[in-house]
Amino acid sequence: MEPQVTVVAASSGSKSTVVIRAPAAMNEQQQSLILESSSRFLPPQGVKLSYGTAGFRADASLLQSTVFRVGILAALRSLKTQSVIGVMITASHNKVSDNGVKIADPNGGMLSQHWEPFADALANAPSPQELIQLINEFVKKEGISFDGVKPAEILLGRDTRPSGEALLEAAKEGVALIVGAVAMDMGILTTPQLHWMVRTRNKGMKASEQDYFEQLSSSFRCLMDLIPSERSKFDGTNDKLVVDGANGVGGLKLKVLEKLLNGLVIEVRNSSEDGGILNEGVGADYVQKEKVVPHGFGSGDAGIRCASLDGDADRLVYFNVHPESSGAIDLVDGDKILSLFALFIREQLSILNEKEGTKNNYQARLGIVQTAYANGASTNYLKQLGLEVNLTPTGVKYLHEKTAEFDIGIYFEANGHGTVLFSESFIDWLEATANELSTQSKGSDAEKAALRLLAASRLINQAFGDALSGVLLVEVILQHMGWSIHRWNELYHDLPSRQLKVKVADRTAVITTNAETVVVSPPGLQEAINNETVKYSQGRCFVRPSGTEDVVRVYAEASSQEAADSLANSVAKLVDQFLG
Ligand code: 16G
Ligand code: MG
Repeated sequence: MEPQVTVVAASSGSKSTVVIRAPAAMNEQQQSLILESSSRFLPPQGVKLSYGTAGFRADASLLQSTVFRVGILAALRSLKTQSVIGVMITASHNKVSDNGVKIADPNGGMLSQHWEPFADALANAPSPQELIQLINEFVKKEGISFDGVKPAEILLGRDTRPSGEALLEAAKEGVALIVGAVAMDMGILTTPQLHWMVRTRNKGMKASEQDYFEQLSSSFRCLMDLIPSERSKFDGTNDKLVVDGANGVGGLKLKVLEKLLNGLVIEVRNSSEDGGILNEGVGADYVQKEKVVPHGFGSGDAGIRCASLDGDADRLVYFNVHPESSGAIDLVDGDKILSLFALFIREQLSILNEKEGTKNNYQARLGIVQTAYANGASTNYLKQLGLEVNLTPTGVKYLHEKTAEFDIGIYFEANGHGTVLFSESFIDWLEATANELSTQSKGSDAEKAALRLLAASRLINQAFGDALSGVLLVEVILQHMGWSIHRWNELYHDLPSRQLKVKVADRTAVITTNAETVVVSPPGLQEAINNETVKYSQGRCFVRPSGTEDVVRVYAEASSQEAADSLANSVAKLVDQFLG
């Protein structure tokens, strides 16, 4: 057959170059490499793996072949995008015997959704022959070139799970099958660190773990220095922060970070060096769902600011222990972290808007993004502040994408995933404004507001929701406001809520719309839910198929806990009737 030559015109600014690309096909040598090695990594029989909301997850013993194949996929993604790609081995908040793998795209975000079906097909291809056929077809369809001009480059990271080391080796073997590909083992990392490294590398900047710590600590110090002097007085309860590290990677990294900070005392418990089991009775998921103290905390901690990370440190919640009780807490969840960030950013923007005499005034668009799980009281609170609140379906990839539409976007899930995104054009404007103000009105409130926003954009992870950078931003904002955790928690009062899960024959039979708030199929279910919900004061209820478990989830909210429980129970029965 005639070899095909694809001509790609790449223009950059006024210059334009023509690159001759090799055909989008694998040569014989490449194909036989994959064929031979993949026979050593056959998928487990009788198990169907799915990329799901946030990558593959299963019992670690089942994942060898999946992770190996994800290594191949990551290398192909790198060739396609001509950028560095990340592979993270973690099962987040799930039990220690589980593991998982997910891919970070060039901008540090989640794998592009249109590659997810390929990931599913790759993981489930029963034989090496079928695997090679799939890859061949996909390479052609995507026009992936094997010209070797820019070899694939993959950053690999893993959390503290014991199974992680062997799985990382499998990923490396997968990457290495693509001729010329380079796999760099970045060691034990939090998920957001790996995403940050990928993004930072693709921007052509230094991206070691040390660089990450430097960026976070220097921007934190900068924000501390900009605290208005009249506000920086503590009320005694603010002295120390105690962090539950979920016996995972986050606590270890926080200990390193803490050494680089001034003005913040952090005690880490459940740091994975204390012999506790990962995510067992500890961690953000446990604290948020059970609303009790994690292991290692008790009534002696009443009055102290406490926070909890999940196993891979991409979730963060705060809590306040009740005195003299058996583990009850006030939960300060992702919604309240979002509200705190929104208040701070709104304050800086309004200071900037008040400034007079500067050129190029700019009305920055601040957008809030939540999911249907956000407590209704938080959404009301944010709307009353005059903020634009948007809803997306559950899962970081949806929230992140929507948030990136604003000059400053803030997203959080109630469970503690979230971050603040600053658009590049807004950062450029801020830099220009800060420069201008530094000559015209040095030390002015407006200059400080611009510098605070710039420091916040460097502190808060722009690639992925990051519990470590989240902790630092919360801490500095509390100091900026002069607030205790109690004062913060009083911003609004959560409506009582209840979550239930219902096992059904086929959860994919539930199809939703409007950011999962309305069921369109099976027909009649939404009407039945509406008929229940109207019976309750401040009632709100929705159902959705889980993206990570074989269940349908029910969420209900109402003016009392009994009412929320009752609404959730009635709707769970409806789900069972319609789908059981
Ligand atoms: C995953 C998602 C999380 C979401 C959760 C919902 C990422 C990184 N993680 O953990 O955002 O809240 O799934 O789980 O996207 P569910 O679909 O089982 O309710
Ligand atoms: Mg996580």
